[in-house]
Amino acid sequence: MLSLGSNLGDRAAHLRSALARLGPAIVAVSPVFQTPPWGPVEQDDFLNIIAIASDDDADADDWLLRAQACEQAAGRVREVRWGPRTLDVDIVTVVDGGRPVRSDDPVLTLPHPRAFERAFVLVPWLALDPGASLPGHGSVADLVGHLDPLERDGVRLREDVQL
Ligand code: A4P
Ligand code: MG
Repeated sequence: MLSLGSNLGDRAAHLRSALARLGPAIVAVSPVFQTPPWGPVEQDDFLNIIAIASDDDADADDWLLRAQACEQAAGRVREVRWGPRTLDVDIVTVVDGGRPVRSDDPVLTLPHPRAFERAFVLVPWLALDPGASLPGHGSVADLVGHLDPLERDGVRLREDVQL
């Protein structure tokens, strides 16, 4: 499961081109949500989506490489951690052989260590798959229920943005 976000330039176009680059591996995409920036850096709102991807030939490391290729194609420059970006593609979970992959490696930590507390990941995920669960943290519906209401309500559906 991938989380994609953009808050620089033509945000919808960056998301669209990432989905095109991932191609037939993309199985399902959430609606688009506009989300206030999370973290210490003051910056513009993001557009965020989550996407379910599947490819029997790809392992967790391949997904990270593909995610980074999408970011590079969007001209992403790494300046400030948590700062503005044309495109951020995070790997939230990987299932391999029917089991969730777990990793403490800082190069690729799985499940993503901050997904459980991020409204911009959880709210789109719930919209796409009401029965989803985050390995180690329980159901996405419960996690959304435990979010700070201010943060949860800040995540707004943008039905007018089509990808
Ligand atoms: N890395 C480790 N595990 C993973 C994983 N599961 N998926 C490593 C992707 N990357 C992973 O990421 C830093 C390093 O994390 C990479 O070298 C990779 O090997 P980065 O993308 O270079 O830097 P970053 O994104 O600035 O840092 P970080 O910690 O990944 O930030 P986040 O957590 O991605 O947060 N607010 C809203 N509303 N919406 C957003 O999408 N995104 C961020 C970025 C901040 N605030 C946001 C949003
Ligand atoms: Mg990232």
